[in-house]
Amino acid sequence: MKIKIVAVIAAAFVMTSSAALADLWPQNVNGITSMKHVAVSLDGTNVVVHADLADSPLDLVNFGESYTAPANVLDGKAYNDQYGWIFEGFDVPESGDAIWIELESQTAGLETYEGGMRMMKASHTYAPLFGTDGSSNIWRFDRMMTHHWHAAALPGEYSATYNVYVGDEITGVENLAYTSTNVTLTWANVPEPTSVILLAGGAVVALRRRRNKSGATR
Ligand SMILES: [Cu+2]
Repeated sequence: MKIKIVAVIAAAFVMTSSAALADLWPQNVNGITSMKHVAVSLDGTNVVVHADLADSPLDLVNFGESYTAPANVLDGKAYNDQYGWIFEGFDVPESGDAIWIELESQTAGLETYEGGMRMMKASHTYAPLFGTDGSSNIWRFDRMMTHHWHAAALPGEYSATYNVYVGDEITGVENLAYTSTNVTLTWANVPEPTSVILLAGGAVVALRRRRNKSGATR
């Protein structure tokens, strides 16, 4: 009986410690203090945005890690969580309205997953946003600091333009008494040396193809 209890306790300990060991959350790219805030405020009925674009485009980094679900949506991808939506000032939307962020356009291949405060990454939903995986193009910004996870599988330069507006807190339908505004955020997935060689190989193939094409029309 005693042995059985010890075995059960030992098994429980192994399970707990292995679960703790297995938990791996995505990294705060360029360190926890490298936040780039996209500050939204209301000036009367005008929506105003001040974005910290000093270091843009921001690095999309592939750490080659496998993350704990639901963060495993970032596995195999380069990602960045530095941009964070924050709300400033004293004016807030009237009752029944909220601030909404709408994706207007973005580079193909850019993905977004829902984040939150950077140090709270174990509690983020990692839900697809802004058209990722067929998700909605609008996201309600509840005026709490939110750092989303932006990701891309392939090297390249990426940008996304958002319309920041005031709309119904449930439906997101715009309240035209307010004037919306746009902001464009940018990222770069700079390939690792091995990928550069692959890319160079791809460029050579493309040039050859083009030459063959022009040769054929001659
Ligand atoms: Cu922040």
